[in-house]
Parts: sequence; C-alpha cells; structure tokens
Amino acid sequence: MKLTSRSVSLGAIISTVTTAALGAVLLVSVPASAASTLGAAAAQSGRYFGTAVAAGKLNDQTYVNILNTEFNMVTAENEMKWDATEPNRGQFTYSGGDRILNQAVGNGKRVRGHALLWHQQEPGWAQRLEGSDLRQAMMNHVTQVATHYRGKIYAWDVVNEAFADGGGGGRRDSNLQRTGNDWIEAAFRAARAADPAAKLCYNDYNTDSINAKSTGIYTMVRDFKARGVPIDCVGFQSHLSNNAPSDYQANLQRFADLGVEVQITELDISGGNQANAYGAVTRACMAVRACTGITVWGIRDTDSWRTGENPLLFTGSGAKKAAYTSVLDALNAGGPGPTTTTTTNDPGPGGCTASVSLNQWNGGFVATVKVTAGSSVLRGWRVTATLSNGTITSHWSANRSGASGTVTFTNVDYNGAVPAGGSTEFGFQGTGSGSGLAPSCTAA
Ligand code: 9MR
Repeated sequence: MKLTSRSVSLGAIISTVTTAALGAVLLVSVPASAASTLGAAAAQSGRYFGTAVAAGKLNDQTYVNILNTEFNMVTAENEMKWDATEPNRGQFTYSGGDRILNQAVGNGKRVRGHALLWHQQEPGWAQRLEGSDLRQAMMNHVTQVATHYRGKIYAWDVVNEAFADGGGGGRRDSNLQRTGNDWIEAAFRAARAADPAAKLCYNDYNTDSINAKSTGIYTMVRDFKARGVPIDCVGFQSHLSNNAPSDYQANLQRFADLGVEVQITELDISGGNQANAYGAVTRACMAVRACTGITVWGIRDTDSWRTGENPLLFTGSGAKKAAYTSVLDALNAGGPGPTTTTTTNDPGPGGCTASVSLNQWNGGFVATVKVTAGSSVLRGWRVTATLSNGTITSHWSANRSGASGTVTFTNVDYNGAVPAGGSTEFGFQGTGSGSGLAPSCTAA
C-alpha cells in the first residue's frame, strides 16, 4: 500500500482513489480552492505576485501571455531608472516607463516603481556632479518622477542599494552618499510630498539573512520610524544561489516588527534544488503577515539578467518549471495576511476613512493606520483611536496627543495632502494590547 499526501491546508479535502490493478489506496489532499495562477494564488491572502518587465519585450506574444495570465504586479526592469527618465538634466522622458505602466494598468495589474535614486544607472551628467549641486539634482529628480507617476504607483523603491557589502554595516561610498548622510531621508520626504499615496520602500541585495548589511539597514529603518521619516516598506531583492538562508523568515520578521511592510522585490535563484529554494522563500513570505508580496526578476530564464543561470520560473520557451509549481503550491497553502479592519462608511467629498493593520505579540503591538481620502482631495486629517488596554510609546508620520484611552493623531506637513481616493499611512507602537482601536478619520 502506498500513501502519498501533498499540500495539506485548512479546508483541505481528502479524496480517495483506488487503483484497481494494484489494489493500492492513494490519499491526496489538495487545498479546497486552489488558484491556478501565481497572482490569483497570492491574492487569496491579500498579497501580490509580480515580475520585472522590459518594455522591449512587450511585442513578444509568449512573454505577454504569461505576463497577463500569471502576474498582478509589475516592476519596470530599467525604464523608470534615472538614466532612462532624465537623460539630460531637467529633460524628462517617460516613454518606456509609461509603456510598461499602461500595459500593466490596462490589464488590471499594479506597479512597483523602481528606482528613484541609485548609484548605478545614473545618467552621465549626474555621475559628474558632486555636493550641493548633485543634492539639488537628486531631489529634483525624485520630485519630478514621483510627481509624473503620482497616484499610479503601489510602492516606490525610493533608494536602492545604498549600503556597503562586507562586515561594516555602513553606507556605500558614492557621489550620492558624499552629498551628506541625510540624503536617504531627504529622498523619502521628497517622494512622500510628491506622491502621498505610494508606499515608500528602501531596497537592497545581500540582505536576505541577519547579517551586518541587513542589520545596518534595520538600524536605519528603526531610526526613521522613531524620527517620523516617512518609510513604509523594505525590499529584499533576493538574488539567491542554491538556498534560501535558514534565517530568511526571521530576518523579514524583525523588519516587520519595526512597523514596516516587507516585500521580496527581485527574486531569482540559481543552482541547488531550485524548486525547494523557491518554495522556502515563498513560505517565508506567507508566514510573515507584513510580507505583502513577491516579485521575480523576469519571466523566462532567457529574460534573466543572470545569463545562462536559468534562475526563473519559466523556461526559455515559456513552459512552467518545477520551481513554478513549488511557488504556486506555497501560495495556495495560505498564510496569515495583514490583519485589516476597515471602516466601511463612504466618506463623501472632503471626507476620509481610517483603517488599521495590527501586528501584535504578547505584551506589545505595532499599528499601521491607513488614511484614505474620499472623492475629493484632503488638505489635512485628524484620526482618533481608542486604546482600552495599551499605552503608546512611539509614533511616526503623524502628530499625537494622548498615549492611552482616546488618542488623537493629526497629519504632519508632508502627508496632509492626500489625492482623491488616495491614501497615506502613519503608525505607532506601544505596550499592552492594540485590540479594538477602531480608528475614525475627519478632514481637518
Ligand atoms: O536587470 C537589470 C539589467 O537589465 C540592467 O542591465 C542592470 C543594470 O545595472 O540592472 C538590472 O537590475 C538590477 C536592479 O535594477 C537592482 N538590483 C539588481 C538588479 C540586477 O542587476
């Protein structure tokens, strides 16, 4: 007798098949409502599944068919970078980026913006700048590009790869860094002012385990949260070889515990048991509530920047690989998504609603509150929430009055303006419990 069991999940059904010839009994358990595409499977837990897209491939029918069928988030592989969008100082070109964005939005997908500032792919004119002239050009770039895409981007990689490899955990040297250590927070503030609705992420590689580099970034994010610098998410590129690090999930979780979302932003895996490694990465994201989605860095192996390493989910001819099945199964197996309680009343013109996403543990909590504008632009907002059994110890991206009982938050200067239907977030953490906060929002 042979027993085979696969992918047990809540609500699983058990079917029994008797093979007449051998008299064997095969037990197969499958999820009650398995989705058949990556995007749909991720959406079951409130997450997305995305890919990097190259504008030059949007005429390739195999490529576009897979893109439209499987993915519900898109990142421009190169087309929104500085060299592409501002080839000459003050002259902006959005043709490639717009093409990708329009293709995605036209097919019901969302878009991650990549990347506003990065020491690579700077246009030549910016490479030759230093100091205050460069700082001015950097901030203008952030403002212009984020304004062009205002309201259309789910999350921006505001700053990409600013930390050094090696043991120090410090910043990478670059002309951007030499304009002053505060360049990253200045970029985040400029991005927030230009597009209050976009989530703002810091994105980097070799940060997929608890190491000096990821700890350097962790320390920066903790500091940003404590000082109210607007940061919403951290991207883990995850260009991996062989395996997912054993502390991959623990690393994501420690960032989530700071009150930011985490996203896997450029996943590709070469060597080793690829299907196992892809499964492990996907399960790690599914196990962290604040892990909101996964993006693979290309569709077919032949689309990858890692030429010859075959690190993606589809073969060059567009067939699904074992790694694909492993990811799909892990997405279908489910996992806790962000716990969101939403107020449902329509705020109408000039109004706003507030919803809270709560990360709780024994003795403490982090609350992220989303303020959403009604059918007209908000110029300022006030949120009240009630803590029946908790005390706030710190907060970010809002002014606060009170620490327990009924607490009031108002916008800070950079997040008072919210476009019609758009949203912005603030947060706080505390001791005790954050249950029952029931935030409500009024325009101020
Ligand atoms: O995949 C991108 C490749 O086409 C470009 O030539 C390269 C230029 O540096 O950038 C690649 O994408 C990178 C991403 O923007 C940031 N993280 C590392 C990615 C792979 O190099």
